[in-house]
Amino acid sequence: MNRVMAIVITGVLLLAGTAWSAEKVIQPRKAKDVVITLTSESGQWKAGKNSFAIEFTSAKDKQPVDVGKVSLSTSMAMTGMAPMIAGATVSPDKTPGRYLGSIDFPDPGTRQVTVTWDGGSTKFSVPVR
Ligand SMILES: [Cu+2]
Repeated sequence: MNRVMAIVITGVLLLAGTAWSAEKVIQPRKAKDVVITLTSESGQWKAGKNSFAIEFTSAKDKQPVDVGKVSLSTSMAMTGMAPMIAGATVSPDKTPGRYLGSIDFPDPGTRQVTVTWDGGSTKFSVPVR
């Protein structure tokens, strides 16, 4: 694995120099915070087909968290048009708390990404190159 794109959700929204890193507040609905890490081999999403992984770990003890069913959807605001919607296919990997996905983007541009799991969801934005 080369560069890693990481979207870490625990505390404060922080868009680092690389557009792949972001930290964002979630309001945990019951239990403790979950850290979500989004990775891909190239470290970024591009127009066309993309493969990626999402890992859920406990913010407290860094242990993997099995969050049940996971889905990821994206939306891009388009001037004068309805937003472009694209959903990913996400399925559990062999390791608990790790999920593999693929998604297809017809064009570049920043996507609003929503990740939903059993018991929570979060939103963040990711550029598509
Ligand atoms: Cu578009």
